[in-house]
Amino acid sequence: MQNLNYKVDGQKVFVNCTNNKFELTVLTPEIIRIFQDRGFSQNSYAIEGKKIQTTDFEIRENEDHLELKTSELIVDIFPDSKIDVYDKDKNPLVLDYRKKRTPLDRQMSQDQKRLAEAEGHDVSGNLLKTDRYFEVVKKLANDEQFYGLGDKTGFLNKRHYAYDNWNTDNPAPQVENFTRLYKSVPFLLGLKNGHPYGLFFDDTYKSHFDLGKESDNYYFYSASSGNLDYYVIGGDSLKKIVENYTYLTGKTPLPQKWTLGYQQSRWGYSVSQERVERIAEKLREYDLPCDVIHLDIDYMDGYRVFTWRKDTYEDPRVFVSKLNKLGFKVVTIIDPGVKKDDKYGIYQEGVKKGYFVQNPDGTIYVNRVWPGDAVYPDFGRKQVRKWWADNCKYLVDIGVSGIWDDMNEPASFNGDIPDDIVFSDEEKKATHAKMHNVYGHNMAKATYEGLKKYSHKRPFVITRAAYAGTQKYSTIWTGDNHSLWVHLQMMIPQLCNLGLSGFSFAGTDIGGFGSDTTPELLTRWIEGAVFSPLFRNHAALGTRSQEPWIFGEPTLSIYRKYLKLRYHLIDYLYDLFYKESQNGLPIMRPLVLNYPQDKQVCDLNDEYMVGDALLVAPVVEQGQTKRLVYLPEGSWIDFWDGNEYQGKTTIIVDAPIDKLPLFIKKNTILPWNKEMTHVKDEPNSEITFKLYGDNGSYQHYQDDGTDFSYEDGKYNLYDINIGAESIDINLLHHDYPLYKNIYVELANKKVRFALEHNKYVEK
Ligand code: MIG
Repeated sequence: MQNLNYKVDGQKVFVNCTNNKFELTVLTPEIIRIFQDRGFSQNSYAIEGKKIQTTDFEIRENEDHLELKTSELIVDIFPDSKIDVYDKDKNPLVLDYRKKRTPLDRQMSQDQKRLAEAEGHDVSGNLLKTDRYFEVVKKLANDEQFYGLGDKTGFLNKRHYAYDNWNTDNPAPQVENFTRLYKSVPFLLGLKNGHPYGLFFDDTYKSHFDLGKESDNYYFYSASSGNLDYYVIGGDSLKKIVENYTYLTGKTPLPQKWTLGYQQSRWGYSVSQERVERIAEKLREYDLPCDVIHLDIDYMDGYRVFTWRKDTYEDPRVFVSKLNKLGFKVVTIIDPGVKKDDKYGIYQEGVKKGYFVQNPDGTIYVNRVWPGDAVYPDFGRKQVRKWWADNCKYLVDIGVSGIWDDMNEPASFNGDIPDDIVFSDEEKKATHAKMHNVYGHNMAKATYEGLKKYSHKRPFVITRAAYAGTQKYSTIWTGDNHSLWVHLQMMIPQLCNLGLSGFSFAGTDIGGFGSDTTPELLTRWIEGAVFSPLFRNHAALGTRSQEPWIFGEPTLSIYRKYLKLRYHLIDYLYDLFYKESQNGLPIMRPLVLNYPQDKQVCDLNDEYMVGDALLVAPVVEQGQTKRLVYLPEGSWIDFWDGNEYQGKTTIIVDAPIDKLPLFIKKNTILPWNKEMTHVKDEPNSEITFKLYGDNGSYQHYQDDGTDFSYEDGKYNLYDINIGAESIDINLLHHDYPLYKNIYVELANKKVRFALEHNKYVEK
């Protein structure tokens, strides 16, 4: 072949095209990396450890291109540097666009631009045009949908929209014209004429996706800098794409079980011990199941991280243990900004050891956050992460059960941090421009390591900023939403896309953070979020209070009803997390993940599924008491009245204020827990399985819900099969105290099984 030569070395293929050199790596039959060295370090924060599996592939020289073929993918490489990827049946997945881009014509003369700018409009167009700018332009099919990209605003299907990857703290109401939020996850899932694929660009510099806004013929990724480094991911279903992507960037690990319980928070509570205790008492007084109370920034001494104020608290250990006795875990916030204060130990030590990011002239960089003038730990360095992890001991010793990492975009009150501030990229000096998008990731990783080291439990970290792969270390919440109906609506696509992007453990502030909620909005929010993995009501300082009891009846009773529903199904959620820790599939899912061939669900924004079995259709419109529900193929059972519906149709359901439309796929078994005020530490002695339909099978996982002993086999795995004639309960694995009794609830009867000699016998 003319103008193209290549060399194979193990699973890498080095290709010289006319003007470019590429390095292709076959990681697995379904994952291929396309890399071009542009002179930047190759260290990845998203992908850790060896991911290359020994994989057979063929290389063939065709007349005008080189063909690389695995059992699942075909990659054609052309002398003019164009690269096309197909599935094994030659269905196009990701193909380079051959023509020129046609930038949007915004119909503005230079004069008009100046005028618009003078009024404060942003007319800069492309913010990325640096001297290291590059772009990758791909062909777009008429029938192509996009999902993923982490926490972006707007709708489920990202086609026709454009987004930026630059972690941003902007507390204004984030609606669909916001192109960037707190997280950057440059991972796209596509369905091209029904064929699924994934595309992951591993570049931490500021970047941009245009998903068919500029043109119907192409979509593109552009970046301000960095290497060209992307992964094309194949697989026969969207589920397989998510599995492969999380193979690459990591799965959310099995959480502690109590982290799936209800959590109560508000910025301001923690100003005094007395106020927090009052909240705890009220939760119990009103019979509201709850596992966690969060302490926002006010608990600290002058917003100094890893300190506790003394004026309004007795010994924090005594305080935390009091709450623990009432069944509450305590989670405290930690910000990255360290107060510039010569008398403060953390600051002194960080200065002495050179742990803070610096100005180009070598002095420490100072900006402003809550404590006033503050400096930023250089989390890109291993020693700094270790130092931070060691500081977490302070909180673990007090009895704190989880750490909530805020402000780690990083946020700064005194203007943006300049691009050239010196941050480390592991042991190398780098810039803020490069390390910004992984700042939160590295802080979360440090926090994870600290909690693991000192508590020996599965770390519960919640972070606001994240990058691809942060799911290995931390759960996330979506930051400062508002008490607005559009934000309740956005919760569904936002959490679903986060789930598709590896973040299985995510949640929004229930009731809304900023602005004032209403009883109706709060009620619909607790209903709609009832299966959101992170399940926390949180509000901003100064907003209208939104604890469940504030609005009296019927809000309080309805709220309680959904908290109880959540706890009845907590083992279902935990079972889903057990599976997720192996396959990476999210708990809360868009219908398109389970039914990718169903055209009706590509753009469905107001329904979601929990695993494969529950379909949730919350009311997300003010004043609505009926709604349309689309049910995909199969039969569905109404959770409330047991009515059965045939799928592939849209039905109208009544949804008065106390009702969340909820459907169960026919022939499902669900584990059903007894009522509880919080998740207990002791092993449960019984559980119920409910059958919906005529028969079913289910695997149920049980362990101590807290530490890592399950990794040594200390867990039970139950296999339940219900047929027309018989019910079988088998143990696939057991090395943890077993249930003494298992109840199975069928349509017309309840059967008890008792444990006898490690077997379950029907009574
Ligand atoms: O800029 O710590 O998103 O949850 O309550 C405000 C106070 C700083 C932002 C977080 C929010 C938290 C608040 N923080």
